[in-house]
Amino acid sequence: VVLAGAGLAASGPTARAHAPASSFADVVPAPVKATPNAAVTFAVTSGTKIYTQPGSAEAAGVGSYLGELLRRPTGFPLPVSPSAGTPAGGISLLLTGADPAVGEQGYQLETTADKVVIRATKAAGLFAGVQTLRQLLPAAVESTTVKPGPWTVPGGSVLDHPRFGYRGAHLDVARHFFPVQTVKRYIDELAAYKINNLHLHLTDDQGWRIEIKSWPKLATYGGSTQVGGGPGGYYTQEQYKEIIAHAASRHMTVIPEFDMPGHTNSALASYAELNCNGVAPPLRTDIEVGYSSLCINKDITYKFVDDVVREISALTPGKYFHLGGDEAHATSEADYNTFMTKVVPIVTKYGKTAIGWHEAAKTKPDLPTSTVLQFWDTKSSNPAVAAAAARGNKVLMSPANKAYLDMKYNANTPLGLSWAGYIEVQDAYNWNPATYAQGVGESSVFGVEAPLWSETLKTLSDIEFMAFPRLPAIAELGWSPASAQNWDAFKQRLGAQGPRWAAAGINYYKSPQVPWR
Ligand code: TNX
Repeated sequence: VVLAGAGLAASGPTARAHAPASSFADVVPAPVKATPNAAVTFAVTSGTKIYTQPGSAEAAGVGSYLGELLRRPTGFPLPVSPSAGTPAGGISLLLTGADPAVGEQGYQLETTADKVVIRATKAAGLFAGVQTLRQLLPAAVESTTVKPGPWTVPGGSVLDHPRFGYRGAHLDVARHFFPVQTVKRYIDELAAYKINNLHLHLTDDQGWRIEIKSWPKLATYGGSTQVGGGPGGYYTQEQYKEIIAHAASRHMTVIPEFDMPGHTNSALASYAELNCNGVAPPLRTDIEVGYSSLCINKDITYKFVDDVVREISALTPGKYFHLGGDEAHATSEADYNTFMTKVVPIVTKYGKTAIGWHEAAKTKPDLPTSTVLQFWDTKSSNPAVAAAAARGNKVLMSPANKAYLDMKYNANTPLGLSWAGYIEVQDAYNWNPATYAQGVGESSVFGVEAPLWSETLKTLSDIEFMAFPRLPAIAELGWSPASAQNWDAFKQRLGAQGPRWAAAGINYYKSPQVPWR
């Protein structure tokens, strides 16, 4: 079967009349249970209507999102209105009658000849069901211009829910700054694979990327450059709210990270008083790590942390605040312990739960068991993380040699780093989040996250090239049951995504491991 890619479909009058149909077997992440009914097909037509749960603004929100998604390629009106029933000719998004097995994030989807019905217990589940429906439509549904269709959905039913409640992507906006539009677009691309958390790495040695009203020079001076010496940039608090609102409309939570006590040169350069010697270092545009540290024994350090956590927590609806804590090579062990012991309670004071990179597991005395540790090791044996898990801390899995989207695919990849090795898509897929780290079993796993560090990445196109196709691999590890994990089946499903990315204009790496359609 030859599928119409963007190039073909864009060729106007000569475009093929029939968009090839999609199949339940091609959905990424693989659903828990899909039962095709080859006897029937539903078609979205100019008369199709979207119906949403009466009285639920959130369900209406998912309905209007679906309408926007489908209007672009179809050109159909697709009106959205409330209805408790499941009228013929409709796509219904209902918060009633779902199998309790779907939980808070799952859904059921049923396609018959005359309708599609998605049921969930929460709007997040409806949103996940809409992402599945999107992949059941022909790839041209991702086109930004009107295409001929037909817009068929295969008959059958799906029961689906995630393995882990937290499925994250991380974006480093500090090494290179990315404008709001780029972040919004990445959010949209992530949401298609049921990623529900965006971890924004907002500060690092090379740049401070968000306005702090009580410490204005952090953004205006500390944000004024980036790796390679470009102009950098920062988000105003209004823009940060805009990113959060956009993420929320995609049922995604933003996790802000302020990396401390290392990775802080941009703050130290902005305010001389934060330095132990009272002298501000110059801004840095290289990619060294491990040379900067906040001054652990100055009171003003904790005033600074308190102000940052207070201002940002007030703007952040999500429950988590990421404190960094990685690669603090310029901070002594005793100082690191002092610092973490003082700042975790500041996060708690402002109503948030702390996340730290896995080095924080070594903190003495032990951090509270509510602190989530983000595992980025390349070795499976990390005794401090295992001990923390045994105490009850949850671990967010992002091993650098599997989940780091900034590692090169191979020696010829023009972007990225290679300190954790080359990561082809099969490597990104073939590991189990619940057995990878010794002593961190299924019940200790908080979730899975795909970090994207930006030392070498300057544009949306660069981001996309590193994230696709590996991000969907990590997304499937986070969502699909462990029993569904199978590289040979996954690479087929992944191959079906190629025409979707082409239609959407996503710049992806055409891995030779994948049978692209
Ligand atoms: C290590 S992973 C870092 C980052 C770099 C990254 C590059 C981690 C917690 N720290 O500072 O950007 O490697 O791959």
